[in-house]
Amino acid sequence: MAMAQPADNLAGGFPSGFKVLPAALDEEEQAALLDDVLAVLAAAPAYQPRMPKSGQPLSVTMTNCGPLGWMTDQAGGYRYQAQHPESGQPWPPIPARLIDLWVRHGDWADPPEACLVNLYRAGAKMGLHVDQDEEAVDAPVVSVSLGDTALFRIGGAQRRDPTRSLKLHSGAVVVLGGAARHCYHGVDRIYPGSSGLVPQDKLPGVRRINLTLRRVTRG
Ligand code: MD6
Ligand code: FE
Repeated sequence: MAMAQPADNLAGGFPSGFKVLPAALDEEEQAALLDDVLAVLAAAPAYQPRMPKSGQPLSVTMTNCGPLGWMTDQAGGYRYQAQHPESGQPWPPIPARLIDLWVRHGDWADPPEACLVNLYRAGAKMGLHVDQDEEAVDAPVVSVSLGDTALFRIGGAQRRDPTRSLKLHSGAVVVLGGAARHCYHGVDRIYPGSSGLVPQDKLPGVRRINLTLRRVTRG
């Protein structure tokens, strides 16, 4: 029997409330959003997040924009806070074009409060996890991918549940709403060189950027 291939389009088996727009942003919109992200990084440089307790570094580096930012370090663990962990400065505002994406695709009345920016270099990945540090447990998470293609995996509410994989290309938008909001998901790998979007002179080694918009408080 043929091996299952990662889906490029949605077939069956994905959790309800999981939405993929494989080409939500055209090349011009991707370039404009990338400029917004470069401005965020100038104001709030990427830092090295670490696992709680062990202090193990994650394979991505991170920053945020918005009134709150998600972070993790050895001493404090997973949390939202209003300031950059190294500069102590407030995170820069969420760019208007990201707010637009939330309004268009999020189907949620309250505005997003946090946008986590994950920077993937070759070999970086994101283990299976559930986003569960938000008080607004039912608000969707809206995610935008820029740069190299990623192999994204999503399963069910239990870690042992079966998973499905799909490739996320530059310009893809994913929404985890409804039941999918509580499902395990992660990134198994990126495909280095599959996109030329991320400027290597400005972000050396960074191949993929993922932005996740979240509502944190119940408002
Ligand atoms: C990533 N994304 O695509 C990791 N979380 O790099 C996430 O962890 C994620 O894409 C919640 C909702 C959508 C996501
Ligand atoms: Fe996540």
